[in-house]
Amino acid sequence: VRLDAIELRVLHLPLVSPFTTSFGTETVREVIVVRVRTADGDGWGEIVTQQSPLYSSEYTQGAWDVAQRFFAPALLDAAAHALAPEEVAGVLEPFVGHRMVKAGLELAVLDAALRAESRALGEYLGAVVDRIPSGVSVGIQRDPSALVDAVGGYLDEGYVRIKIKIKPGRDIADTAAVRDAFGAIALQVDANSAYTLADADTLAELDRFDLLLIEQPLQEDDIVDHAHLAARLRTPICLDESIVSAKAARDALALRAAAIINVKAGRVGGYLEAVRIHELCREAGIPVWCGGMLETGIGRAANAALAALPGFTLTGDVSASDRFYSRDIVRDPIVLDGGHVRVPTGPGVGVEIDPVALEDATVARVELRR
Ligand code: OSB
Ligand code: MG
Repeated sequence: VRLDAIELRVLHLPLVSPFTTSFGTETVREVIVVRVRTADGDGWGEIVTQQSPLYSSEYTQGAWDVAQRFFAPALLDAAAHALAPEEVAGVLEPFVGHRMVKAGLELAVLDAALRAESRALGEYLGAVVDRIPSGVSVGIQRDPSALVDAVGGYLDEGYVRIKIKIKPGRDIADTAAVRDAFGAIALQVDANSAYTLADADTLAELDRFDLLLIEQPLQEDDIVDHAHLAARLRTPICLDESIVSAKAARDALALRAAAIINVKAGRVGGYLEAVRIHELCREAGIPVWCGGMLETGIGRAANAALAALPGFTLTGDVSASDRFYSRDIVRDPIVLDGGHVRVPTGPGVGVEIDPVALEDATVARVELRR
């Protein structure tokens, strides 16, 4: 595509209920939406940073700055004639890090290019199914009984797999409460880097709950410690924060630090890198699943497409839009239907922006032109 302009917006979207993890509580989703303008029409992407650098080093105001100061100008420059979506990562490669920003910009270019060809993202990425099972990530609640209530509500809605967030002091009792209340449901836990190897005995207590996996118990750079921990647990270890690229995935597998990988396009620098991680895990016989970053309808649609690839054999966090938002910025938000969500088939990411909802959620806007 030939890029004429890149528009960036910071959105504030109120959450239907506060979302608490080991690193904090969110009540409003602050996110950046990208629009690229081309001669053949617009393309949309989403930069999934959060307000504070707690999940990773990225955060929205940093993303806002680096996108305007470095990334958008580099792309506009490179696209003086034409820029293929597959070339975006190469243009941004000299810049270290800021993978969520790179991913959001790449998605917008990809969306524009695919819309111009009337081609769906799922088909382009290699989707093999038209619907995927839907799991839900449940935040830490006031106490275990409130957690049981929250999980019960999601099970009633039809979610086929539950993930609960844990942290030190809110792990064994919370997991036991959910297991006792609901029996043999598909259940997993996510620690968001809250433990150290010194907590191995506590973490080993989780083995008795027959969890599908424990996600990211240790810190982002604790690859070898995750391998040590894996040798002491029966529960499979799944890495999220640690897997920032296909190289990181390859290294983690070589060191036996992960038996399962959570793939998030934002964390790894884009949907194309996410597909490469899927390929290498598939060759290694390592199951993957699609994680989430409280995406708006744009990223949620793209995640559904990614999760339709054949190596995504575990249920991901691709939940319905209404799990987080009462009003999405797209006209046709992802919905839950018999515990599944449909993979969009329309051109590009396959959803249409609701311009009024987008405008209402916008708190900052800038447009960069060539
Ligand atoms: O660790 O998977 C995570 C949300 C924000 C940051 C990190 C994580 C999450 C979630 C929510 O668990 C996943 C979703 O979007 O449903
Ligand atoms: Mg996680």
